[in-house]
Amino acid sequence: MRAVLSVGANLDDAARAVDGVLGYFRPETVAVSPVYDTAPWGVTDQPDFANAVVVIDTRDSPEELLGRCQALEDAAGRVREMRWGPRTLDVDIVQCTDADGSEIRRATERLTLPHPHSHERAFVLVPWLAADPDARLSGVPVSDLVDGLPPEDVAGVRLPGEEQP
Ligand code: A4P
Ligand code: MG
Repeated sequence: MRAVLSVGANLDDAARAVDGVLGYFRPETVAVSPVYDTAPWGVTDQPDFANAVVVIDTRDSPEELLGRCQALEDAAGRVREMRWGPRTLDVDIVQCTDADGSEIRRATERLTLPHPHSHERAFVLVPWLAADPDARLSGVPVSDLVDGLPPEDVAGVRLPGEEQP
């Protein structure tokens, strides 16, 4: 299957933590975004995040892939405390697709696919579009989803060195 992963961190050396995950998935990678500086979403009173999206082809099932993502989080010393709060590393599965391109769906306690918040998160959609300009989420072009986001959300996703809005 093909999987789209969102990688985020906002504590310690966040960009380095994200780079480490991108390196880990390199053998399976078909497309990858740059690492962005992003304004915090949800709980806004916390440090900026480093975020990236990587697209991989893997023999794993979605559940096996989730296990690998959580092992990476654990290895980064992540402690689960506050929902949407600061974290040393977060690796979410945005979408999984079959070989025929159809979206794999899950609605269990452990795994929701596609990830329920992705369509409204600039820190997922902007990097995803950079990695794959033809990306679609549940049939909708990701470029259309980005166009529909509040402009201030999109402006909050910056390449390092870009001017602050
Ligand atoms: N889970 C279910 N579906 C999935 C999936 N598709 N991918 C379960 C990954 N995990 C999935 O996740 C809680 C449980 O979700 C897991 O045990 C898994 O079985 P978690 O990572 O422990 O908790 P969380 O991340 O604190 O909660 P949540 O709601 O997943 O938060 P998010 O969605 O990860 O958001 N702002 C910016 N700019 N950048 C960010 O990266 N991240 C968050 C966290 C908030 N604000 C942000 C960012
Ligand atoms: Mg998560």
